[in-house]
Amino acid sequence: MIHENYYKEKEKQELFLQKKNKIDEAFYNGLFDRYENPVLTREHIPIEWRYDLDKESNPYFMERQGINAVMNSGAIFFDGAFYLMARIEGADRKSFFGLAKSDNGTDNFRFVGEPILLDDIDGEETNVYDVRLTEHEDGFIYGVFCSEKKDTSSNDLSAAVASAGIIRTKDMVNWERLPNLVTLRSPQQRNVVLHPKFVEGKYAFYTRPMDDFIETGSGSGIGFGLCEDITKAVIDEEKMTSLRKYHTITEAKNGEGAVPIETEKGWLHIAHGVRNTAAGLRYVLYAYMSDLEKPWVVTAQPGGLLLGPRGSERVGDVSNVVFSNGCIVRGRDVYLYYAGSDTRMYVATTTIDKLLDYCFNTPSDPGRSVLCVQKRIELIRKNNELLNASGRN
Ligand code: M1P
Repeated sequence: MIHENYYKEKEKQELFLQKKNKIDEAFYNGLFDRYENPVLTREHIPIEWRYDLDKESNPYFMERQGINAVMNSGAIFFDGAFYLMARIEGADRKSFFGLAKSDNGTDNFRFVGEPILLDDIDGEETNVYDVRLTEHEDGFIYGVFCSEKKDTSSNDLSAAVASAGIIRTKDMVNWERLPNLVTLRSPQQRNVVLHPKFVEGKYAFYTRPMDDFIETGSGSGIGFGLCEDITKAVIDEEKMTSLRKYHTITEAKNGEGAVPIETEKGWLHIAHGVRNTAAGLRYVLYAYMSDLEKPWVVTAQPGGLLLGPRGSERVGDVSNVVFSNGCIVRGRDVYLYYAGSDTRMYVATTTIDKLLDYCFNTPSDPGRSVLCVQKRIELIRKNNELLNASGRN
C-alpha cells in the first residue's frame, strides 16, 4: 500500500515544479540576464527516486536515498526540448547523471526516465561527474565526463586519479560506453570537452592536463589534442590554448566549460577560471574566442570574468563557485547554464551577438594595475567628453 504522505509530497512538488521563472530585473550589465530562481535543484528530484513509497517497508515515509545536490550539467537541445544532463550527488557523495527536460529552457525542468546507468567498464571507478554533451558531426551525441578512482599508489586516503569517460547515443535513451580517453603525456584529466567537428580529419578534445587530482601543477591551462579513433581514444600531444596567468582569474587553474559555439567570427568558448583567496578557491566563468580552422588558436580573450558568483549563487557546499559545462543555442539566443557553489543550477540568457561584442570589444587584461587605471581613465575621459557635448551633464 502506498503511504499517504507520498500524495502530499507529490502535490507540494508539483506546485514547485510549475513555478515560473522571471528575469531578475535588479541585475543589469548589458550582456546577459540572470533569473530569479535556480532552474534545477535537489527539490526537483522525483520523489520516487528518493523514497520507498510502500507503507509496510517505510512506515514513517522516510527519505531512504537522499540527494545532496544537483549541479554541473551538460546541456543539449534535442527533439524540440531543452535537456540538462545533471550531476546529481547522492547523500553518499557519489554522483550520477539524470536528464531533466524543459520546453522553454528557463523553468519547469522535470527529470525524465531513470538515472543513467553507465556500463560498468572499470570496477575501480568510484565517481562520475560534470558531463559535456557534444552533438558531433559524425552523427552521435557524445557525453564526456570525469571518471574518478582512488589512487592506490599513494598513502593519502584522499588521493585520486581523474580521467575522461566517454559515452554516446543517438536517442538520448540508450548510451554506449566507450573506453576512457588516454592522454599519453598527462597523468590526470578533468574538464575534457569534445569539439563538435573533426579537425584535420580527427576527433578533437579540449583537455586540462594536471599533475595531481586537485592541483594542475605544471599544467599551464586548457589543452587541445587530436585522436584518430574515438572508440579507443588516445591523445599524444596536447597543444595549449587559453593559458593560466599570474594575478588573473585563471591563476590557480582553468578549464574548458561548455561545448564551444560555432560563430561567423570563430569558436566562442565559455570556460572557468580559478584563483586562490584566503577564503579558498574562487571559481568564475570567462569567455574567449578561437580560430574556426585552428580551434586551439586563441583569437580574443576579454580581460577578467564573464560571470562570477552573486547572492544565493555564492552559498552552498563549495561556496564562491560558479561552474558551467553546458550551453544551448537557439537561433542567435544563448542559454548559459551554470551551477552555483556545487549545489544547484542557474541559467543566464544572452545572444551570440552580445557575446561576440563582449569578446572582441572588452579590453584584454593588461596585466598591471597602472595599465588598468590608464585604460579606465581613457574610458572616463571619453565619456566625459560625450556627456559635456550632450549638454545633459
Ligand atoms: O568545486 C568546484 C569544482 O571543482 C572541480 O573543478 P576543477 O577541476 O576545475 O577544479 C570539479 O570537481 C568540479 O566538479 C567542481 O564544481
